[in-house]
Amino acid sequence: MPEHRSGFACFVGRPNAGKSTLTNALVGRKIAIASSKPQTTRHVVRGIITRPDGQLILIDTPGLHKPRTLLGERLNMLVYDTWAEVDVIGMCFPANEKVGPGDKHILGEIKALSQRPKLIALVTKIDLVPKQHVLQRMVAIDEVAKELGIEWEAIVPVSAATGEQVDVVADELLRILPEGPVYYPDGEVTDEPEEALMGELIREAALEGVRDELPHSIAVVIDEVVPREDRPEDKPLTDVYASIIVERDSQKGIIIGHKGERLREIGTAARLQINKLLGTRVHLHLHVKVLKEWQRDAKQLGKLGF
Ligand SMILES: Nc1nc2c(ncn2[C@@H]2O[C@H](COP(=O)(O)OP(=O)(O)OP(=O)(O)O)[C@@H](O)[C@H]2O)c(=O)[nH]1
Ligand SMILES: [Mg+2]
Repeated sequence: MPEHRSGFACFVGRPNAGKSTLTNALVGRKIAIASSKPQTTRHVVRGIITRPDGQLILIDTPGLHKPRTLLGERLNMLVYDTWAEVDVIGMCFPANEKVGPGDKHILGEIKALSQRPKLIALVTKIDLVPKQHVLQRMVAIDEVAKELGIEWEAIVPVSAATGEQVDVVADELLRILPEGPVYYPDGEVTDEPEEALMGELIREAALEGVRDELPHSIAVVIDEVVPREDRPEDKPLTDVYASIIVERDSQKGIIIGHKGERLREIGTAARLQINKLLGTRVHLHLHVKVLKEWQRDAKQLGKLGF
């Protein structure tokens, strides 16, 4: 019998480093949303990669950051909890940014773990810079490890956007895993509930084109999912009722837009993604609600699932 390896891995890195996009590229399906706004990921999503020689469960977590709200603190806690369960941590360094104090801070915290997982370094977004820059980053990443007294199992440059080297990342992660059983049945790519994914796809659409503080203020709640009755069997339709939550009336105005134009755009973009996810057509009913300062309010956070 050839050996079978299995285990858990997560990517860490500053917000916007490309963790969720890389997770999706490895899993081969969109299970985690991504956006150009920092702190897009707000909960833990598991992606499963099954191969004959092993199974890798990838846990996508929020980017570590200096928390400014209670939500921010809770997001960081999710990251620390995840570190305690994984076999491998993949530290993401975006190729288009210098290795900096933010990265050293994260690595310092990893180094302080009592049970330290194995470490692999990834230079992400290599499609954005010339090869020469990628090499410079790799040297800097090597030096940072020496400086901090940690060790990389590998340093792999990768582009989730073009797919270049994504297979090498999978190979390297699997190689490091211990021998182990199959945890999830073949064909399962995530354990994320469909409703949660729908909410995330709506939030992703709502993040498009908004700026400043607004991305952080947006949350989405799925209120109801109802299969439409009296539909022909080959053309099912599902009604999805969802609320987009913001923190202030002015933000509500921005999300809705002039004569409701922006909200319609959000609805269209999200609907196409949800259609793909469910494989059936959906009718999306979006409402915008104001929950004052929910990011700082323990009770509201609890209701929103944080
Ligand atoms: N050109 C290019 N862009 C990328 C690549 N990977 C990610 N991006 C972009 O970088 C931005 C951030 O990507 P995410 O995957 O959301 O980053 P993240 O690390 O998960 O961010 P948080 O969840 O906010 O911590 C998005 O606009 C992505 O489209 C890549 O390989 N190449
Ligand atoms: Mg993310």
